[in-house]
Amino acid sequence: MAILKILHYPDPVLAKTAEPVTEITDEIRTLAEDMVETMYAAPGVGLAAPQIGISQRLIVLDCSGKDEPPQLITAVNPEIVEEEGECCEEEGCLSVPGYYARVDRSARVKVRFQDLQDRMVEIETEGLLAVAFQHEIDHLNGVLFVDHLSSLKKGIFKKKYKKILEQLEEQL
Ligand code: K1U
Ligand code: ZN
Repeated sequence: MAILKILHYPDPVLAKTAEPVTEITDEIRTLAEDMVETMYAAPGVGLAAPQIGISQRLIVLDCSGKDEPPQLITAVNPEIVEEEGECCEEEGCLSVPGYYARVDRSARVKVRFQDLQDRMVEIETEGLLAVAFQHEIDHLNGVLFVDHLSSLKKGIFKKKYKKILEQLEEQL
């Protein structure tokens, strides 16, 4: 297992539409394991393959609370097949360090995906897991949470983020 480097905005891989996974090979299983280790180390509640520079439709999530058992989900070629309601929760992103904003999302989603044994799975969910699925599937479509902001808020984000990146570079 390995902890992989997480790409930061504005890396161009983050803006690309990821390719479907056509076969669930041992290479994909190893990539998924490394993504899980990277997500837990960050720490984060989700991670999409483009965030580690692999433009493939693979995500991992674990939205369990601190005192709950882990609830790891690995989703290959995930799709939102039904959505309803509205919510607006604060989000962060491991690829946009140091910046948080509220994003309008669907409150409840039904997600269809393949697991690592190539079985079709459907999950209906709400709350943080529903938000995290939408956030991670956005990554597969080259969309970041800041792309959902109004142009005014995106302008503010760009100014703040320039400073955040400068500070990060000073720390290196
Ligand atoms: O995709 C990512 O960049 C991961 C991101 C996902 C996410 C955040 C917030 C709402 C929905 C989806 C993160 O995990 S950012 C870190 C984070 O939210 C967190 C970290 C530790 C404990 C709890 C949350
Ligand atoms: Zn993200």
